[in-house]
Amino acid sequence: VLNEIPELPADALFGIKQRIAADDRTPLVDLGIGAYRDDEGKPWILPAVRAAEAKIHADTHTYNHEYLPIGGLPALTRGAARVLFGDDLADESSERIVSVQSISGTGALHIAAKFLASFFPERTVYLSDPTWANHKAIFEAQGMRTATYPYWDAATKSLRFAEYLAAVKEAPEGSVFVLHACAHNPTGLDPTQEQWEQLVQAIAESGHIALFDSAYQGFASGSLDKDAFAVRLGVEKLRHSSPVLVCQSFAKNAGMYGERVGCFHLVIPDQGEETNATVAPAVRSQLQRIVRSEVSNPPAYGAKIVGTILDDPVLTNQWHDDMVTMASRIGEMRRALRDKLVELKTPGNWDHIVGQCGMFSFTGLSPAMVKRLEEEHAVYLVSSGRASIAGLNAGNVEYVARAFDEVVRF
Ligand code: PLP
Ligand code: TYF
Repeated sequence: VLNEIPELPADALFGIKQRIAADDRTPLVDLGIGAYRDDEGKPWILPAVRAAEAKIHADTHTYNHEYLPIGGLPALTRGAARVLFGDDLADESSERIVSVQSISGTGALHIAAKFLASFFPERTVYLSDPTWANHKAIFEAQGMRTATYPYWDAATKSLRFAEYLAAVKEAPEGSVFVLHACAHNPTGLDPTQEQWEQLVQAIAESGHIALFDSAYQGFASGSLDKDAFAVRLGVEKLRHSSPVLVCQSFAKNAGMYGERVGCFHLVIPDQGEETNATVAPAVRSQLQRIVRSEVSNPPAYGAKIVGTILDDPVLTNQWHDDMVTMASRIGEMRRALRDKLVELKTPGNWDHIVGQCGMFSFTGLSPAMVKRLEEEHAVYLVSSGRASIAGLNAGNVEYVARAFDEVVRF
């Protein structure tokens, strides 16, 4: 049997990492994987995280390596729900929100997929075209059928809003719509608030299930509250129609990439106090069954760090400031890159780099240009033309602009 197993191609993003590791040219610029870098191009440990770690280590009661409960660390799941839904909605809907800790955002999506496969196996899962490469794999691995809805218009570098809305209305009743809560990966393009209103309204009218993937809360605007607009709107508007699922990652906004800190939340439609009181425990028990059979209990260290931040108002404020630091630096780099391209009179319009938000820009560079950037200039980005803006800094942005200019003219 082993001799018959086909070898799969390397994962595109991790393939870039490998090629960079083997490349000794300087300058060398990594605009591949979506991970924040400081202005020296180095990974950044958030000051809030450092302070939380010090606090954990100083407390002999919390500093140990015991198992967490199956559902995760309460300080994390409780605080995470507040971050996502806001205090008012979290309090008001507390008996309808079921939260469990997950292996970061990917693990939350996996729990969502298993839950859907258990109880909604016939529903189709609609993904944006394009979307994060792993979405399709995660849902299909659980036997869910996937389809796409129109999203990005390459010609105009804008949202195919009318077609998107039509796809929501035309999908069979009760379909699952996977929505990027903010800072869409890979395009960096989000619906406006007015567009979200229409989309969520159509989802409610069709009885669809909304699944928000929240991997970049805080990265679009620097504000956790602003970036939770779509999720909160969804919870309010779908209150009487259908479940809202939210997959929440702290990888990017707390810089906890490898520690795998996340939560899965399921908001049950409001069916009155008595029914709510029986549905929530049943759902919770099923989510715990999923966690139990796969990871037994979730990882503790990163959860304690984020839980400590969320439990301490001073650390929470520091965390908000840290996010502003990251979002502002990315914003500056967007402007610096666009301004340099304009200065160089690089053919084309580059305003979309500034108009897009979050970690990424869908630059519009072709696969051939991306290949040339890598081969001739040691500037790495994904072949789709997606650039992780966090890889830019004051020391390399001009070099990158000149490289873009050269490949565009070539
Ligand atoms: N969803 C989206 C859209 C992402 O871009 C990512 C990763 O970057 C994730 C989910 C999950 O990431 P993680 O599992 O590291 O939290
Ligand atoms: O799109 C990106 O760059 C991020 C990074 O298992 C990523 O999603 C890639 C793979 C993965 C987790 C994060």
